[in-house]
Amino acid sequence: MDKDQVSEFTLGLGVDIVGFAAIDDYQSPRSPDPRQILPNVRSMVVVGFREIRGAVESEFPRTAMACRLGSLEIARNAAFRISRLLEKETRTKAVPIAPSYPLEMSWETKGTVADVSLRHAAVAAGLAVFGRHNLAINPELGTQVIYSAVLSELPFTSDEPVEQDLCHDCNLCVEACPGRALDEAGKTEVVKCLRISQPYGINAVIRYFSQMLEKPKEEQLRMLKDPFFWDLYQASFMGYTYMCNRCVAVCPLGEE
Ligand code: B12
Repeated sequence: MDKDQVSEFTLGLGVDIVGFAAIDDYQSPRSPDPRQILPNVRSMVVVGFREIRGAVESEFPRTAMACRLGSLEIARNAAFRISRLLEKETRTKAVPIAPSYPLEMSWETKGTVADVSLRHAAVAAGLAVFGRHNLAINPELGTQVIYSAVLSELPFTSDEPVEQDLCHDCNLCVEACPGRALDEAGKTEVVKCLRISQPYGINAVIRYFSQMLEKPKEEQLRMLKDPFFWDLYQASFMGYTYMCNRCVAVCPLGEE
């Protein structure tokens, strides 16, 4: 199969953008070598989905999160279907890459380094460049894009890289970050981001239940009626629950 055939199939799945990268052009220093996942990997097919603007920009974070679950579902689904196509038509191996979790949960990485960095993959596949918010900016769609990818044994060449610096350095993302996680250029301060963006994450769970254990019975019952407890419960089966995406929402790129 050539790139045109794969692109045609992929765009038919409702994917908004698709690009290809030869594996040696994928450079993400903190991520593992993709050969650990697929020993004979030679390329990546990278896909992107436009987020739903109304939801992403909504002041109601639950709506944005509900929409994110939808984007992740179609991203997972598309990577899975592209992998199936490649394996069926070419008798080579392919591996769909998760758009979010599962991640390695070692003490060193604390669930912040994925098996494949999709922003670096998007850059290698000519779909995007990094912006001041440390997110990938696509020339047409801007920042509001969710990425996914497939590792392949086929020798696809890399698409032309995006040469322009798309970020205007307007600083809106830096100023809009409630956790001040973007103050230092080129680095997202993960703990500061997580404190705001994932209020029902593991730290919140540990804090809430340790406090609860030390309280008298009556206070424990009150804590079980607290809406925060029910949000923790909901997050426990939803997975990562993002309650902030200000850096994505305020980015003016891709609006036209
Ligand atoms: C773990 C993770 C997080 C963690 C840690 C982030 C981090 N430092 O990487 C936390 C929870 C903080 C997080 C937050 C968010 N995330 Co997140 N996250 C991921 C995940 C699952 C893995 C990222 C990873 O492997 N990082 C480790 C390595 C690659 O990071 P790194 O080498 O340190 O690179 C960092 C810097 O060095 C810098 N950088 C590296 N090279 C370069 C080059 C230049 C020129 C510049 C300027 C910067 C730069 O950018 C990186 C960000 O800090 C990816 C999905 C995936 N598989 O890629 C989604 C992903 C990156 N997240 C995404 C999003 C949207 C978010 C949030 C908006 C939350 C939300 N509501 O969804 C925020 C944005 C925070 C921000 N502005 O940086 C999208 C980004 C889409 C896009 N258009 O770029 C991804 C790609 C998910 C997806 N499937 O699309 N995320």
